This record gives sequence, structure tokens and C-alpha cells, in this order.
Amino acid sequence: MKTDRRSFLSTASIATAAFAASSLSAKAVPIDEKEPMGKLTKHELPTLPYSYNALEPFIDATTMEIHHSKHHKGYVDGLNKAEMELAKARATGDYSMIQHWSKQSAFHGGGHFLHSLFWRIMAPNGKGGGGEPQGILADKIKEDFGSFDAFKKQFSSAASSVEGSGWGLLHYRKSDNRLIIGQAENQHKLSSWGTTPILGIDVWEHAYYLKYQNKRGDYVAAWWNVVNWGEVGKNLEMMMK
Ligand code: MN3
Repeated sequence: MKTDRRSFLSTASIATAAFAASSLSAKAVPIDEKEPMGKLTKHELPTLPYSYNALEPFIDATTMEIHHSKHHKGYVDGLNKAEMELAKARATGDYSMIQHWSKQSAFHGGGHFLHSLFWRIMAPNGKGGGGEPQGILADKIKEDFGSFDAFKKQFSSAASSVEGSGWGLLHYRKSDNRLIIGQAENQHKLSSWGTTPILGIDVWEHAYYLKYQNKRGDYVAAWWNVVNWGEVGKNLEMMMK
């Protein structure tokens, strides 16, 4: 049977896939309904809800442009490639590369998910970005961390101290209805099960090095000025349902 990319993509009936708290751009593409390989999703780079220079002076335009158009694009392409290769393995029964493509899928899939979240939970300072959370999110932060200041200190510490490349994350854990601060190394390691990120800061050097060089703590401190608390609150309320 044919396994080239065109044959996978040509018979497209298009559906939008919503992915937890993040609005990932994706089209579900059936490969061939007669074949047992299942569906392929064509993941796409989401457009930013603001211009590349909108987060200045806290995050510079060049960093934003490279980060979105090159780095995030790379994760989208990598995830599409990994899922294609896994579909090919199902088609051919050749699983000799299963470990490699499973790892690639987790790495690039984590990258696509977290960057899609990252862009959405930021906004220009004073136009949705900065300030403090309101409403249910504000109450939940106070309940689970004691105060907004205590939350902010723990989150800043977690983000600043990620070993190597990774993320500082605020997760919602539905099983006991609470917020948890965590770290991720790369895009996916250290993840805990049963939690969904509702806020995250990318602390890979590509996210800040042009402007902040080695001063990751300064970048984390500046980043609070562009956090879109309204969006984070929506993510929380969606997960609490
Ligand atoms: Mn990044």
C-alpha cells in the first residue's frame, strides 16, 4: 500500500481538533478508511494574537519572530513527521524505530502544545497583559498558595531554576481541585500525570538570550508584565468544569 505523504493528505475531510486548555491549530485527516492505521492530524503553526513587537520592551520583537516562526514551526513539523512515521509503521508492521519516533512525538508534541499555550497567555502590557488575576483564578491562587505574592515567588523560583532548557508551569489537577507549580525539562520531562498546564513560561535560552543574555531571572521578572490573566482564568475555568 502507498505510504507517501500525498496519499495520506489527499482524501481530507477536515475537522478542527481542540486540545485541552490550548487552542492548537490542527486538521484531522483520514488516511484511508479501509486501512487500520487510524487518522493523521495535520498540526499547524497558530498565528499569534498580537504582532511580534507587541510585547516590547519586556520581550523583544526579534526574539518573538524567531521563536514563533522558526522554533515553534520546528516543533509543528517535527510532530507531523513523527506521527507520519508512526502511521507508516502501522501500515508496514515495521516497528524497529518505535522508540525513536515515540520520543520525537513526545518532544515535538510537548513543544507544540506548550508554545501554543505560551503565546495565548501573554498580551501587551496594559492591554490585557500584566496586573493581577481576578475572579475565580484569584480565589484559587489564594486558596492553594496562601497569597498571590507567595504564588509568584514560588513560580518565579521554579521557572528560574529549571535545569537546562525547559518551562515553569502552573498546572490544574482535577482530582483534588488544586493548582500546582511545576517545572518541565525540555518540553515534556518531569511531567506529572493527571494535570493540565494553564500557564507557562518558556525558559529555553532561545526565549530570552538576545535581550537578557544569561540573566534568566531578569527575564522571568519582566515576563509578569505581559501575563494575560484573563486567558489563564479561562483555562482554569474550562478545566474545572
Ligand atoms: Mn521555545
